Amino acid sequence: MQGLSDTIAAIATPPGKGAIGVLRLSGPEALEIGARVWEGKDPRRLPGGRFTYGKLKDPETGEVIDEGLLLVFRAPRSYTGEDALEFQLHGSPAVMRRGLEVLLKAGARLAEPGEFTLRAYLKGKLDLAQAESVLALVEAESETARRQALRGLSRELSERIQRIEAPLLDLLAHIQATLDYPEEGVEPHRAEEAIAAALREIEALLQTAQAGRIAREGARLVILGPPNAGKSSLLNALLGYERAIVAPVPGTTRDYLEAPLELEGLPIQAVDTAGVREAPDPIEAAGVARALALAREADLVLWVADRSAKKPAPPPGLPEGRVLFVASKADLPPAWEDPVYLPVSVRTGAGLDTLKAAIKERLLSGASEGEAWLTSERQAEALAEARDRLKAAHGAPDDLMAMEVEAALEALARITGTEVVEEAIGRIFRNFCVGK
Ligand SMILES: Nc1nc2c(ncn2[C@@H]2O[C@H](COP(=O)(O)OP(=O)(O)O)[C@@H](O)[C@H]2O)c(=O)[nH]1
Ligand SMILES: [Mg+2]
Repeated sequence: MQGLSDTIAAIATPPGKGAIGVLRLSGPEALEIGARVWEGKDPRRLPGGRFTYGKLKDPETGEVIDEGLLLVFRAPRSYTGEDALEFQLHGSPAVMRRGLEVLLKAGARLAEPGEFTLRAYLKGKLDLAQAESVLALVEAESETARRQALRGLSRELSERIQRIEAPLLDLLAHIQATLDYPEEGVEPHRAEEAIAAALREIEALLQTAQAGRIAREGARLVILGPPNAGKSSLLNALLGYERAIVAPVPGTTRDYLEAPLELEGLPIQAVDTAGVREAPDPIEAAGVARALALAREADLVLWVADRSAKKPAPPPGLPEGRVLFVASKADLPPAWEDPVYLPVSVRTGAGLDTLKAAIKERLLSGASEGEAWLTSERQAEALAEARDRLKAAHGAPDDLMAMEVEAALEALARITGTEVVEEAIGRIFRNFCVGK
């Protein structure tokens, strides 16, 4: 990564044509460079938070590239914390390309990927968890992904981490103090309680990693069941349009069929499969084998069984804890009852909402939508390390416990990227009253 002393420039809007295209410029020379390329009010004389109409020009030839708006931000009140300009021009590839060229010619350097956000982090405008949320928000394709990214951006995740850190810092200070002044005596009870409480919080947060991954990347939902159970009808009902062929003859769907959908805000790739049976025809048999393989890899399987016919047994080898049992054709007189199964009728729509809610609940595996989730694998890894260290600390002798708690705190600090450990420990010790 190159130096912070450079002024960086980039096209901020996606490639292609749009009504507006944005060029970004940030760094110590931003206002100077802006003055060289802008025909209109001099940005060096404008206060932050202002915009002005004018023309972007080539500083060497004076050729006008485009006309538009210039937004002025002054340090530290900008996204990066530096002086920054945004050029809102017409969003064509030619304007953006030439516009960027002009900014580079006038003294800026091309920004590296993520460099604006990196600068925001280095200037203390964002912590690392927030920076990751910026990325997650830019990439959000579902409602859930968007909401969670926004929670992360508004520091809800960082605050959750801090709530785990604070009592551990207290505990560490306490252990250190009793190591230095053994006559004070350690209160093992207090230590165990603090560690157990932190472990509970960490486990709860780790539980959200799977939900976070699904919100970002989507889940694979495989619809499995005997021929004629109503699988394709169910797919269509979940989609809200007729994607799969529905027919009263068994063996209609011989290969599998995928369709994306957003279910209660969650991005889902739904897969309709060939009916599971001993198939006489080799093509259908291959379809059945493929269906079973897909089910084993799925985030969630819907096992669909026709409630108006003889009850089938699900095939062996379905992923444990990742199957929802659906009793289809619930509008017809039942041939069997089973409380494990959710009754659903595609004909009347009965049970569909309950099924959708159950799918969502199962996929989120206990993560509540009212709280912040982990937004990256990196965070989950750091948190898992903190958990392992705390487990090792639990019940250990004082000196070892101190080491493990400190290591756990370091792992937690990696999530937000704040140097809490050294600094906060120093602060606590300065104020620590041992004689108390
Ligand atoms: N009465 C009733 N019939 C249904 C329902 N769902 C599907 N069917 C019928 O069952 C037959 C098989 O449906 P289909 O979706 O093709 O089953 P698949 O082979 O499992 O994909 C078709 O004639 C559907 O109209 C339902 O909820 N109620
Ligand atoms: Mg079918």
